Amino acid sequence: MSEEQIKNSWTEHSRSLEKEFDARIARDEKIEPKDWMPEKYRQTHIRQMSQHAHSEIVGMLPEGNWITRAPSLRRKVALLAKVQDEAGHGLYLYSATETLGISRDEMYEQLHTGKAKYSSIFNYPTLTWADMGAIGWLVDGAAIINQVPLCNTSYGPYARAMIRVCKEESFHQRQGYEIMMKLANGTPEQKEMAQDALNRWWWPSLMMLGPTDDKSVHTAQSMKWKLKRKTNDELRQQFIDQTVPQADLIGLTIPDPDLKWNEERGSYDFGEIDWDEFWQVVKGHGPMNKARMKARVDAWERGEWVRNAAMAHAEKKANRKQKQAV
Ligand code: BYC
Repeated sequence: MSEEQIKNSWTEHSRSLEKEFDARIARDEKIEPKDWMPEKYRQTHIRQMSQHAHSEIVGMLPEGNWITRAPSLRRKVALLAKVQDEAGHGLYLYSATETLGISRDEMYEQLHTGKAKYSSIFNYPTLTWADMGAIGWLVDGAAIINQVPLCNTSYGPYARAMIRVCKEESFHQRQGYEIMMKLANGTPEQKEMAQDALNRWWWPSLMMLGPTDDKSVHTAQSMKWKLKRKTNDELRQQFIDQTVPQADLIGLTIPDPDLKWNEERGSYDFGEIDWDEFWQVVKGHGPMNKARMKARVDAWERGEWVRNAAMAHAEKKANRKQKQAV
């Protein structure tokens, strides 16, 4: 066979694999780790899933800050459980991403060097106890809206991880809403604290769902691959429509003077989002970006001796076993 013929037959082979892959996506079949997949599909999943994992891990930091200061034992236990769940979500997601052929060390390296992103929302400070309520209610609320469709995403390990994650997220959302409800029905100072937290977290929560569809570079392809099942704008609208009545119910005001029910569309019109702020935060210039990254890098460096000790122990054990076998 000539070089030309080999090249042609390879191209034909790739085309037929791609055709079969597209047909599987069209039939809503799950793609599993050992199945053939286009390289771009693999890379896109590594990007989104590892960023999702990093978000869970970095997302523990703003809340971890409040565990010792939670106002009662009940609140401490609930917050501790929530933060622990987030560590678990990060670990499932790292494991699911590893099935695509990237190591956990490489993913950490990408996070620590700023190559991989994590959610913009975790670059804001948590100033008062009410922020724990606002994060649970709004941030986990937005996360559920984003993640429920991901339970049906095309890559099997991601979809399965999301099913468990979503169950736990709904406890997180209720935990946050209950904190807000109590504060909103408390003393005037407590109500003011809840309103202040809503004022500070509302807009960043809307940004969390990603740029508008016309500015989103990945949405079109990710929708074709059924990685994403809904666009950023669809998710944002759903989040707003769900959350506004919840604010009304506890007597808090959404900080958007342009928010108005649109009878014709059957959903809320809302004001302009400050996308400059969003891109500043994404590029590393938010109020807490540097502190968040420093906390992660320090934890990685301080944990080095533990990793080394575990490796040395595993090696010793393997050597002993080998000697016994001889
Ligand atoms: N922050 O084309 P687009 C949690 C980036 S944690 C930073 O629309 P895509 C929780 C985007 O990466 C749950 N960057 O992208 C934990 C892309 O840049 P690259 C977090 C953002 O991927 C603890 C560029 O902008 N959830 O719930 O189609 C406590 C263009 O965007 C952001 C997930 O990770 C952002 N907000 O859509 C409490 C869900 N948005 O990568 C709670 C999984 C966009 O080309 N991820 N960018 O450099 C997704 O669903 C999608 O990745 C997104 C973005 C909707 C976020």
